[in-house]
Amino acid sequence: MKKIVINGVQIETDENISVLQLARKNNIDIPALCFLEECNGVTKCAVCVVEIEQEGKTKLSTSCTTMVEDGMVVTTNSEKVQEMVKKRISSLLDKHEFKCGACKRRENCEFLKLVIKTKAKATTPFVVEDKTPYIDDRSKSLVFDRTKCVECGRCIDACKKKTGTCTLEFTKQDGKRIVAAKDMQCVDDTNCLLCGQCINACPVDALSEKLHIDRVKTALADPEKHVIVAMAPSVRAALGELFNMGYGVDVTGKIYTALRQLGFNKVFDINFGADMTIMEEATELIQRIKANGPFPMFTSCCPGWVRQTENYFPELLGNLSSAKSPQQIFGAASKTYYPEIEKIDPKNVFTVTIMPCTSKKFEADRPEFEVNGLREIDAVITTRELAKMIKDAKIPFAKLEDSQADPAMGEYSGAGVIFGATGGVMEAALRTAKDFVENADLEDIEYTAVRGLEGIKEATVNIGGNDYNIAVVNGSINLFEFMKSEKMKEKQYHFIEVMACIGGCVNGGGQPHVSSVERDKVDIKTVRASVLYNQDKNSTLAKRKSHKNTALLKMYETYMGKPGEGLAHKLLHHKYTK
Ligand code: HC1
Ligand code: SF4
Ligand code: SF4
Ligand code: SF4
Ligand code: SF4
Ligand code: FES
Repeated sequence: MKKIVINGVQIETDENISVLQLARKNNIDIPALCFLEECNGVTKCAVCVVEIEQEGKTKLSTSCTTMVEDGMVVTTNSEKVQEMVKKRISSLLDKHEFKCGACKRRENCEFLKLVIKTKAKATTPFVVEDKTPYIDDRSKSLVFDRTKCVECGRCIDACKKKTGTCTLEFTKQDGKRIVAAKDMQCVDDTNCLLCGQCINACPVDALSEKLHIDRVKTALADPEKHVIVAMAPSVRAALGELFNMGYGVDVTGKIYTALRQLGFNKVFDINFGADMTIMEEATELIQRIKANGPFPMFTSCCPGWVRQTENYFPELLGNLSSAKSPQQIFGAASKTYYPEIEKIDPKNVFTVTIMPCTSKKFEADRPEFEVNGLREIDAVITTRELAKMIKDAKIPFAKLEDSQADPAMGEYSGAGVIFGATGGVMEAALRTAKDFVENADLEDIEYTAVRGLEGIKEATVNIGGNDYNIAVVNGSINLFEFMKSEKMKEKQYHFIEVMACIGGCVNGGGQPHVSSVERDKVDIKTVRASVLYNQDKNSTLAKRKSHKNTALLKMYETYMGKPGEGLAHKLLHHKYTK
């Protein structure tokens, strides 16, 4: 047991942790900027400096890199420390366009908190007449605002440790240290997955998503347009965080109400699209089982993983399921089936999705995703953008009554909602594939082996008397590990789920920011996933399987025909090629 004194209070620990982490665990606030969870290695901001007395000597040290040792006496708030931190923040302010009123990070900016706490001021304020040279918005997903970067390196480290792509680096532009992809390329043209994990790591507004709010507002203001909207599974598990409702609160019904108040003509749900994807993907799996391959089949609903396949493993493109992602499959139905039943011109339908993801913006804008000459999806806003629209419209979100989605494409199953958590797509597909093959209505439908946050999860599943090997790869960094391990050579896998973000979409790059301090306290991935698993668990058996979705069955019976065949195959499948 190590005994250490922080600000006169004795604390004991047997953990091998840093002084900063120990202080945080004991609710002692040490200002910090570059430290973030397991990411901490690119730069030293020196904001977390403390005074440490040990063996009769006193020195200033950065608390995030100093490991706790027995007998340490730490002072976090001495005059010397405060002065040094203030000076450091001042020097960062000299390079920061400090205009918080107009900044979309003002409610949860980690740097602003430090400025307020230290009362630091710029020595020479950084005034920008023309922001153009500082903005890089070439990407379909990410925007860099170099007037806001505080050079903490968190994005670079997060990209390296969470995705393994090492897309970002520090480089120099006009003498200023900036973050960019190699050779200042547009990230879309690099190996970047566009997953947005770098955005979630950024403490300020230097990295953010390409906004589609204007696309949505223009459509809403156009009387010709019939604007439909659908949110992804994970949005309902996180939006409440941005309205001070705490973590892990299910706000599904309030979102439907808010969307109607924002003026959308029809409020549907991407979970309906997830159920569609399962109908097609489970059918495809069964076809591959009958044809004895090609195996393994990989899920293809995560555009970050699709980019990883294209950029690193093009030889696997033929193994991706050809079932379109829930976003695109929903989009295809929204421009064909929906206008048919509503008796409206498909040209006037404008389809908006709300996603926890920045890569989904790129997916929606991929040229191949059009149907009868129309874009399948017209705009994609993130969970954060939806919160901004609700706040700008002064809708009292937390106080809203719940309402229901519209029936035609708003019904969903428990299988559809768990898509947002790692392992969820696999579990949903197995429920349907097994019922289909065994011609049964099975009650044993919880595949706990594929749940949870392990990097690679494996199981063997019996379908119709035969055993099939499945795996769930949780995060693109773990996919690189999986491929390196040569596991695929040792064993015949039949079905593999890959989601680029660790934890799945609940932890996507378009979700609400969670500060470094909060992340140490809350297991955000598990808490958000529990909202989805609870919706599934609390449904009756008939509502936990995609192929039991009555609105979906109606769509197949009256319009699409049989899954995997004819019109369904034409509209709902896409093969990625090199
Ligand atoms: Fe996802 Fe998906 S689960 S990819 O994470 O397959 O973004 O939430 O919408 O399309 O359903 C994201 C989430 C989402 C799709 C579904
Ligand atoms: Fe203010 Fe933070 Fe925005 Fe900078 S990034 S302008 S400190 S809110
Ligand atoms: Fe890295 Fe993802 Fe950011 Fe691209 S979007 S730079 S892959 S973290
Ligand atoms: Fe830090 Fe954001 Fe700048 Fe990256 S872009 S170095 S995360 S401030
Ligand atoms: Fe987007 Fe989900 Fe894939 Fe992350 S895991 S890139 S949020 S689709
Ligand atoms: Fe410790 Fe930056 S050096 S938080």
